[in-house]
Formats: sequence, structure tokens, C-alpha cells
Amino acid sequence: MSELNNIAIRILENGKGILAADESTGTMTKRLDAVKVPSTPENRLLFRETLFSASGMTECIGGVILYDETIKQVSSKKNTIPELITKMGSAPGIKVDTGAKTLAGSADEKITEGLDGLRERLKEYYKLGAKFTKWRGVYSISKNYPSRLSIHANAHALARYSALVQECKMVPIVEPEVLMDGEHSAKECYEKTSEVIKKCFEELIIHKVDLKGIILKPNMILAGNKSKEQISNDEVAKLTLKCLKNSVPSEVPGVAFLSGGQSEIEATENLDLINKYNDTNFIMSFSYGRALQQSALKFWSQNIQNIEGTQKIFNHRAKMNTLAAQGKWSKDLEI
Ligand code: 5MM
Repeated sequence: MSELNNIAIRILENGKGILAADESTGTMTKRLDAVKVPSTPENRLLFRETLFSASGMTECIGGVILYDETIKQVSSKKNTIPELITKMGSAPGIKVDTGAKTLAGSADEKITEGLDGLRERLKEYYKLGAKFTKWRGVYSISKNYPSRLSIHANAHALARYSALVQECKMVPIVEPEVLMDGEHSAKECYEKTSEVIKKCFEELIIHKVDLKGIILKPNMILAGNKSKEQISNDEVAKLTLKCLKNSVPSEVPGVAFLSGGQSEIEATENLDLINKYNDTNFIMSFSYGRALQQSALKFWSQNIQNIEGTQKIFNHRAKMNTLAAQGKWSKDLEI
């Protein structure tokens, strides 16, 4: 087994998943504004340290995706954040893209940037303790989108990023996110997501990326959030599995879904059904941001010194998703 494959499997084995705590300062500020907590470096660290030192990390969280600010911060106990995460038995990871910008030639769409100087930044993150990285390409669905241009350009960037990350001995998370915003049907989401993922693998192969040493972070197949034709959780699970079976090469060790704006319970329930029906060899787990943090953030904002209470809520969500990643969750376990 290659070292990269080993890292990918360790992150996702036994129902473990990934905590996506890589909100850029802009996004984190929006999250904190919404719960009326001032977005200072100290408060961002306090919330994140509260989660990273929770007991649920050890059993449920195989990896944490950090943002540049956080990976360089020091905890209240004077550990670096990667040291704290490692002590808890999890792997530190880092978001290395520099955000989605307007795509030249298709002004309503986005291209993710960050390739310039990436090789040097990766070396720095590796020294800081990162074992894996993340890059997110983002696509929206409407009549003419995603365009061929955006599918091609984002796949190319994801592949160049992945090749550089593996060269630096880290596992790239490849995240092509087809957004759930819009009126589109689940069928359209299925078709567009399939096209996007297939193109990503075409480019990953051209760029000689070792597919055994990546983690795919896709969206689930959902109807648009403004669509009148919503589908059942059962259909979400079956369509998601069908899409991945037809578009992901069998060498890929694991898939870690993003939650993409689903509620906490919805994201857990869909993951659980995916695993109940999973007839592939892929590990199917989670890499949730909002669906792991929402309730904990809301509770924490009432009293930011209530570390234990906040951790209890986070531990519960983490445990529910770990059960779901093994197809062992049921609604009556929710409190
Ligand atoms: C944690 O949020 C990440 C986005 O950060 P920026 O928009 O600030 O760059 C995002 O990429 C996240 O990792 C994934 O979308 C998964 O998060 P959700 O909330 O969709 O599970």
C-alpha cells in the first residue's frame, strides 16, 4: 500500500470522516455575525479549539481541514493547532485554493485560483504538519451552466493542484461542488454532476495523479433548493450511488461528501442511506462543514466560555455521522 493510500484510508476508516473547518475569514465572519459573536482571530480560534479538543475527535474525525490562519495559530495549552489535532488522533489538513473568482469567458461562472506559488506554499504547510489538502471547484446549474468552459477549466486546475500536492507527499482532496442553489431537478443534478466528475478524472489521469492517493469530495445528488420536484432521501442515496459508480474509477479509496447547505439531520440521513445501499468498494464518508458545526456554533454563541456544553453537541453530531458512515444510524438516536 502506498503511503498516500495509507493516509487516505486512515482518515476515512471505521466510520471516521472529516471536519471541514476551513472557512476563509470572510465566510467565518458571516457565520459569526449570524450568531452575533465578534469575528476576531481570538474568537475564531476559541470556537475551533473547542471543537478540535472535543473527545469525539478521536473516535469520529479522521481529519480536519484548516484555513491558513488556523494552521498557524497556537492553542490555549500552547500547542500548535496541527499538534493539538494530531494529539487527538486525527490528521491536520489545509485548504490551499485561494478562492473562486469570475471565469474569463463566462462571467456568471467561477474558476478556483491558487496555482501560482502553490509548490512553495505546500512545502510550508507540510512542515507545519499537514497530511492532506483541499481545493474546491464550484459549479452552478441553470439553463446554460455549468458550461464546457467551466467544467474544463476547473477540472484542469483540480488536476494540476492534485499533482503538486502528491509531489509534496500529501493527499489531495478533490472537491468539485455542484451547488444545490436553483430550480433544477435531481435528474439535472445527476447529469451535470456526472459530467463534472468524469471530466475531473480525465484530467487527473492526464496529470498522472495516483488515484489511490486522493479523496473525492463530491455533492450528493439533490434537486435544486428552489425546485418544486423534491425527491425522497431514498432516491437521493440511490442516485448518488449510481452517479459515483458510473463516474469514479475503482482505484479511488474513498469519497467524503460535502453537506452543501443540507440540514444536519438531512446530511446524516442521506449518508446513512448511501451506506445502507453501498454496493461499491469505495468508503463513503463525510467532510462536512455546516452539517457538523451549526448546532455547536449556535450553542457556543450563547456563552463562548461554555466549552463542555459546546463539545457535547459537537460530539453528538460527529458520532451520528460516524454511525451514518457505516450505515448504522437511525432517527431515534437523535436527541
Ligand atoms: C468550510 O467551508 C468551505 C468554504 O470555505 P470558503 O467559502 O470560505 O472558502 C467549504 O469548501 C467546505 O469545506 C465544503 O463546502 C463543505 O462544507 P459544507 O458546509 O458544504 O459541508
